[in-house]
Formats: sequence, C-alpha cells, structure tokens
Amino acid sequence: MTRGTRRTSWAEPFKIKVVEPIRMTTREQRLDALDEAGWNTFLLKSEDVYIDLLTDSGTSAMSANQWAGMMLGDEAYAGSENFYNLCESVEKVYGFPYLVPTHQGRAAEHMISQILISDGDFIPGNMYFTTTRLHQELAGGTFVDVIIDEAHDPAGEHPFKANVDLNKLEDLIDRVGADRIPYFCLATTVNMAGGQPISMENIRDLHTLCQKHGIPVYLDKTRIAEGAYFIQQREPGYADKSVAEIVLEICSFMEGAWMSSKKDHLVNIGGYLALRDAEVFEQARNMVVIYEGLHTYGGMAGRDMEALARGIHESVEDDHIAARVGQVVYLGEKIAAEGIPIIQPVGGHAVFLDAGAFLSHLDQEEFPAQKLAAEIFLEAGVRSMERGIVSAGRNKETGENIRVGLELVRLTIPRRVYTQAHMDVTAETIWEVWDRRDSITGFEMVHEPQYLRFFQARFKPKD
Ligand code: PM9
Repeated sequence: MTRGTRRTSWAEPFKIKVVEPIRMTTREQRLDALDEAGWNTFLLKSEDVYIDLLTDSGTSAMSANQWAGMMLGDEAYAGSENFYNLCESVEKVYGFPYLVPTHQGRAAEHMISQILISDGDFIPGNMYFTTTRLHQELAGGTFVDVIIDEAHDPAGEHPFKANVDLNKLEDLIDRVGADRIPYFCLATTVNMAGGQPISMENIRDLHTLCQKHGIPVYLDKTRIAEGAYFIQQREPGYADKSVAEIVLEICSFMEGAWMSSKKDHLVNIGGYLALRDAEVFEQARNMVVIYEGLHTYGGMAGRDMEALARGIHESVEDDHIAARVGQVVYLGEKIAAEGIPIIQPVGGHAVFLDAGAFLSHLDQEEFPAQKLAAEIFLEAGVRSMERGIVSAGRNKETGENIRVGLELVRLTIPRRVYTQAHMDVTAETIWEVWDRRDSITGFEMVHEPQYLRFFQARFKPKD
C-alpha cells in the first residue's frame, strides 16, 4: 500500500468484473425462514440471506487468473498436470516436499490423526478447533489446551493471544510423558479465540522445547497468511519482511501441516496434507485412496487443483492480505465504536462479538451466542455463526455441556466478496440489535446431533 502524506485511506488491490445479485427480505420472511431452520443459521437457505458472514470457508471470489486456470483442468484419473502444479506451489510457498491432496481440511485432519495418534494419547495445542479435536478423539486421543490464559479474555489487548504457554506444555509432558504425545497441534491463527495470531518468537521457543522431548510440531496451516501478516505488523524485527517470507519461516519449524484451502487459498473447495517425513507421507498416500480418491487428485477435480495452485501464490501477496485484514478491522472498529463488546484486538478473518457480555442477562445454557446470531439475521438478513457453548459440545467423560470461557458470535468476512458499504450495513445492524438487547430472551435446544452439533442442532425461543 502506498501512503502519501494526505492519503491514508486504502482500497482493495482489484476491481470487480462479475457480480452476483443479492436481495433483502422482509422481517416476516426472515422470521419464517428462522422458524423453518430451527433458529440455526447453518440451516438457513442461502437465498434468504442478504449479507452472508457465516464463514470465510469456500466463499471467496476467485481471480481472473484462477478462472483462466479452471479452463486448463487436466481431468485424467491419474497424474493430472494440475496436481504437479499444486505440488510445485506448495513446495515453493511453504517448503514441504510431499503433498497428499484432499477435498477439504477435515479429510486431511482425519488422515493425520489416524496415522499419528494411538489410543490413550494426548495432543496439546493452542486451543481446540471443532473438526480437528473430533478427529483426534475419534483416533483415541485427548486434546489438551495449552494456550496462554490471555486468549480467554475477550477484552484483553495482548498482540499474540494464540501464543502457547510453555509452562502448561511442560506440565503436561511431566504428567503423561513425552511418549504419550505424538505431536503438538499448532495453529497460526486461532479460530476459536477470535482469529488471533501467534508470534514467531513463541513458535521458535515451542519448537525448541518440543525438539528437546522428541515431539514433532504439526501445523493447522488454515489462515497462515493472516497470521503472518500480524507478525509483520506487530512483532519487532518483521516489519521489513514480506508475508511470503514470514510464511516460509513459520513452516520451517513444522514437521508437517494440514490445510483447509477453502480459506486463505481463495478457492471454493480443496485441501491437503503437506509433509516432510517420507514414512508419514507413504502412509497418508496409501490412506487417501480409501477415503478421498487417487493420490494425485484426492477428491478434487483437475480444474480445482489448478485454481488452488494459483490461489496459493495470490494468498501471500502483501497488498492482498493487507486489504483483506484491513476490511475485517474496519468492520470491527465500526462496531466497537458504539461500545459493543467484541474480541480485541480484531482478528484476521472475522469480527467476534462477545455474546456473553452482549446478552449478559442470559445464562450460558440459554445459548446467548446462538440467539444473538438469530437476532442479527432477523434484524436485516445478515448471517453469522455461533462460536460458544454449542460449538464446544459435551465433555466426552461427563456428558455435560462444556461451558467455554468464550461465548461468541462470528461475523466472518469472505475474501474479495463484499464492499465497504456491506460492512457499514452490517455494523449498523449490530448497533440496532444492541439497542434492543435487554428484550432478547434465550433458547432451548430441541434437537442435538451426536457429532459437531452446531451444524445441525435445532432451537426454540424461550418466549
Ligand atoms: N473452518 C470455518 O467456518 C468451516 C466450517 S467448520 C465451522 O471456520 C480450521 C482452523 C478451520 C477449519 C474449518 C478446518 C476444517 C480446520 N481448521 O472446513 O474441512 O477453521 O475445509 O476445514 C470453518 P474444512
């Protein structure tokens, strides 16, 4: 971004070539839609949504270059040219020599969990993610959160809330022994903590400690570019490094990584496992043919792999990532300006409303974040997502709801999709709900699926 003395505004480094109409509905239509959807924003029909901030996953706008690549799809069953282009992009941008493609991130999580985890193992990490933890549990492991305490404080301004508390990790190693810890599960931006980053210093120290105990560090690489951008902006010594250089440095500490390409990589579908260990690679390459497809497409069409190979390079361009995070911060600051509680500092992919504070008159078991997401939709057709007690699920031993410290609503910004005016309408919608917050009542859950309940649970308003 070039900044003159008078010019402090920035603009996206692209112009718009194709548009997709969206429509506003009436309050009555939205009420009917919510009722039909069991008051769960995941169960709404997209045609009823005005501004869709449910997720940044698979919702990006592709570039002209990516669309051009789609026409070069080599749809051979085996050995597609696009697979080799994908391998080349991953090796160049992240430095991993081995790649196993998957249709999206959780398929890669499934494979790495099955390969590395044995029954009774413990997997430490910097806060859980829903699908990641489930795959670790299904493989017989128990996730242990060793993130710093500051991550659980919504208002705290710590610049690297995703940092690992090395004392907590050492305590775990002392308690269960390093041989019960197959790997450390690291995230460079922690989704459930509000899209918060980790510092390079902490990554380096974590790597040193893990190396001492023979524990490999594996990375959930989803949204790594946003994490690298925060390091560039906030960590001493990184201001002059490019996001691409920082990304490569982060990966240099990792034994392997899985990726949901539906986020950073600006594609609508895709993912992979990227590895250094030839033996783990051989096992994953063998496993992928059972669940995904041949090891040279892993559930993606050739054209998808080509769009992905190109999106990987675009994802680490400094101007792109500055505009992407800039838009998120713009929305966050506009909402917070009215005194509305959000997670601070604003994260990389989303603004997280502190629903526990927003609806402080509700008990957590009345699902304040779930209700707030529904109220925001009712107000103006803006779709968001619960990230609190519903997402956290139940304790696998006691069966109790896990009363997580963070009860949040996530307003997630798709990449290159919405304008600043959409952000303004969204902020104004939140202001309106804030003004009538005292009259909002809670929910009871009337249908609860066994796995990842937040996707399909149904609710009933208490009023
Ligand atoms: N994240 C999200 O909206 C997709 C829906 S799950 C609520 O944030 C991380 C950090 C993710 C993630 C998906 C996955 C799984 C792994 N790690 O959705 O399977 O944020 O591609 O990736 C979602 P897939």
